[in-house]
Amino acid sequence: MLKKKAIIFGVTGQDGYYLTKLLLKKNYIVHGVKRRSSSVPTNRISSFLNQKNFIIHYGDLTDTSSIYNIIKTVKPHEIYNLAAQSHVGVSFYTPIFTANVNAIGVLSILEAIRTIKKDIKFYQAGTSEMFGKTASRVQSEKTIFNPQSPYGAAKVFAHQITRNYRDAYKIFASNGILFNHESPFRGDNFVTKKIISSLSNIKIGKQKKLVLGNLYARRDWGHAADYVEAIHKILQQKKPDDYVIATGRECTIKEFVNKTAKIINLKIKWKGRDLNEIAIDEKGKTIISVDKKYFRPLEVDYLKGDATKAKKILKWRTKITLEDLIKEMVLHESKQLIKKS
Ligand code: NAP
Ligand code: G4F
Repeated sequence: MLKKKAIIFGVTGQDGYYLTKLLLKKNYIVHGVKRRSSSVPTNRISSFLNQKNFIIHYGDLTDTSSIYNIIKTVKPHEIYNLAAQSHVGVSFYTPIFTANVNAIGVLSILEAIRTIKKDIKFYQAGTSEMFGKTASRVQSEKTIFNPQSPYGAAKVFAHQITRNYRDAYKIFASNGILFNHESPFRGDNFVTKKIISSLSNIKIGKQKKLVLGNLYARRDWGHAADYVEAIHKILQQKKPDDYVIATGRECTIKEFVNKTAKIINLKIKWKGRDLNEIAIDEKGKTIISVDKKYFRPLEVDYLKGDATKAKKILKWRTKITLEDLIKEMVLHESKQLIKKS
């Protein structure tokens, strides 16, 4: 039987790792697109490099010719665009680069599909950041977008242009609207990974303090392994469409810290308010503090997703609880610490 061919833009990222693993298991030939030099080099995909169904191409979403040439050469059945400058905070420092990658890069892929082979199925990695400042206590596909960052604004363009190409050119182009999802392979500068890594180091005396920004934003956190299953299902439907992918549960950054501290058996007590808020350990030493340098010019205060449509149509469900996700990340961190010692 003819094997399905997929291109993954953003193959070196967290979701790139999990999606590649899933597609190889499903017997796809996976063509991963990698920049020559990563913003934060990781070796997430090193275990796939010797597999015959995994092929790497060099490309960059800011280089339209590279996108065109890869799509023309591979002529895949499916394209998954996971590539992005994905850090919301960083997008305030690099707004034009962020827009070039996260917005214009998506248009470049769609244009290549339109001119090369219109029956390629396309997935665009949308985000709950598109909802931004919202009055809705639960966000679904019907909730109005009001992004609060260059990252979110660029993703709204990508979302809309994906819909436009679907309607105008009858391309199978679908958007996922994914809420936060984490894993041991999460980038170091996202808050969950930062908390877990720092508290693990503090526990064994290798780090003195964890410094955070806004402790009171609320996020709906799931596991990346669950979320790539939804991504794959979105492209296996009869019709292209847009889907919210979320757990429907949320908590604050502070609650996430408390859950992690409990799992690694680190006793902490919170004191003070606002920028003077701290957490102390059993000896009364300050091990967590707040610094305004980690606050963003605009914040998204509250995200909680309603994935009813995905549950009904995709038959998708989140399987891994937040507690189990944290436990897995803590375990991974402790293995890394043992390796380094
Ligand atoms: P990630 O770990 O930061 O991965 C981002 C990927 O994009 C990396 O492979 C990165 O390559 C690549 N990339 C960056 N700039 C590029 C460029 N100019 N050309 C080509 N590739 C480029 O992000 P993730 O967590 O896996 O997220 C995957 C996608 O889902 C992103 O689009 C993100 O915005 C979106 N999303 C994520 C979440 C979440 O909570 N994780 C939620 C909603 C939506 P390098 O290795 O070379 O830097
Ligand atoms: O971990 P974060 O940087 O993730 P954020 O901003 O929610 O974005 C992530 O999820 C989006 C989906 O909603 C994705 F589209 C996006 O690509 C990315 O994966 O920050 C989470 C929250 C924010 O409210 C932030 O202000 O944590 C707060 N925070 C507090 N202290 C911090 C810190 N964030 C970071 N990165 N570092 C801190 O020290």
